[in-house]
Amino acid sequence: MKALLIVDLQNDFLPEGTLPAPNGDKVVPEINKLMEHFSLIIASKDWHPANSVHFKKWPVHCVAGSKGAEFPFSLNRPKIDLVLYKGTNDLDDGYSAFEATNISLDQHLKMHAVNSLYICGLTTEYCVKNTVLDALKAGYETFVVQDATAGVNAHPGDEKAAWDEMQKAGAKLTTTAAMTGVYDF
Ligand code: VGL
Ligand code: ZN
Repeated sequence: MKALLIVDLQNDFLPEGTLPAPNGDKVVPEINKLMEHFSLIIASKDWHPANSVHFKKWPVHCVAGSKGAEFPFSLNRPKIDLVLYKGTNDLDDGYSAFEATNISLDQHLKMHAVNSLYICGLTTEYCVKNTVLDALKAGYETFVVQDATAGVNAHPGDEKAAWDEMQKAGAKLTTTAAMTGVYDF
């Protein structure tokens, strides 16, 4: 069984948000296409308290209940089966979807007999990378959909380094085009 895991596709990580991935909006149509090919779709949300140690490292973003923490309207939201909340504690960064505090992602996947995870979303260097590394540690066959993932690139080369690290750890890189058999020229 395979599942699609959409990491932190939230307004604050889009170009208009407070912690933007410059190409964050470009992944939305790709993710909408991917969603048509999965019967189990899980989405994580960065969901921070207004006061968090996390905001010593980052601009304020994805405060629980705020507009910035919402999924964009352009995402095919009704297809999402389960939403995971992470970084919910004031002492917690919660970079990985496996650190969700409302449900155990690992248990949920086991309950649905998932052995292959397809991961996409925002941002490549932080929450996508940490989720991918945890998925590999937990023994899932882990694919990352490159054109459905976008980075912050705070320093040039950051995103490339994250791709290398994920691949070295055993992640398989794929693309929406390769998975859906639809090539847009
Ligand atoms: C993220 C930085 C801080 C992410 C979350 O979703 O990648 N990055 N909080
Ligand atoms: Zn955060």
